[in-house]
Amino acid sequence: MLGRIDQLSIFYKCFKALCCKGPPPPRPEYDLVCIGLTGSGKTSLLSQLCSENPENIVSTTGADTIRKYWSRYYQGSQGVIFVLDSASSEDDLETARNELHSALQHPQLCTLPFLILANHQDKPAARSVQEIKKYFELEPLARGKRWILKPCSLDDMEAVKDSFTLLINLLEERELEPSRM
Ligand SMILES: Nc1nc2c(ncn2[C@@H]2O[C@H](COP(=O)(O)OP(=O)(O)OP(=O)(O)O)[C@@H](O)[C@H]2O)c(=O)[nH]1
Ligand SMILES: [Mg+2]
Repeated sequence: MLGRIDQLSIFYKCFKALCCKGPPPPRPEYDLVCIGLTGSGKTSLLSQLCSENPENIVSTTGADTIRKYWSRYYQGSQGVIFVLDSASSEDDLETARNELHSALQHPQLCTLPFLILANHQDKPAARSVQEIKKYFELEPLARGKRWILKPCSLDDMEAVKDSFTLLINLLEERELEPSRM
């Protein structure tokens, strides 16, 4: 039989466990760079993730001409999101492939995890991830790097969130095992 002091002590311990846990540990934050050709869906996907109103989205003015300035935003990045339009013309797909290859080989990005989002999958003309993987020659080019290629579209944000979770896992792995790259 418990004495009054024991009961109070147990009550105090339970109370402390329930109420005095303190704030949850801060969630890690990562600096990511999001690149891709104009119209690939970067702003739409990121604003949907942040629950922002998609009606306010406007295309970046002169997006093609500012591609050469992408690298100004690479400094300090810890991961890369590359968005492509899986239903684009052959010419645009080739441009996207060249841009992805440049990014994968860029000195500031080449050791970082990449999430490649094959967006616009809802369109009938969309290529499958297998086709994109082959066309973009990802297997030989990205060998030894950490990359994820996932199909997605604006109308399936759960799949986009799952892809981001995989990227975060890669980033966390990297923090735990910095010498594995
Ligand atoms: N059908 C379809 N349309 C999409 C998808 N993703 C984006 N879009 C549309 O494609 C258009 C361009 O999307 P944006 O998000 O502005 O593209 P962006 O990559 O930010 O383009 P820039 O700012 O010019 O570099 C918009 O009209 C979007 O609604 C998708 O998965 N499916
Ligand atoms: Mg945009």
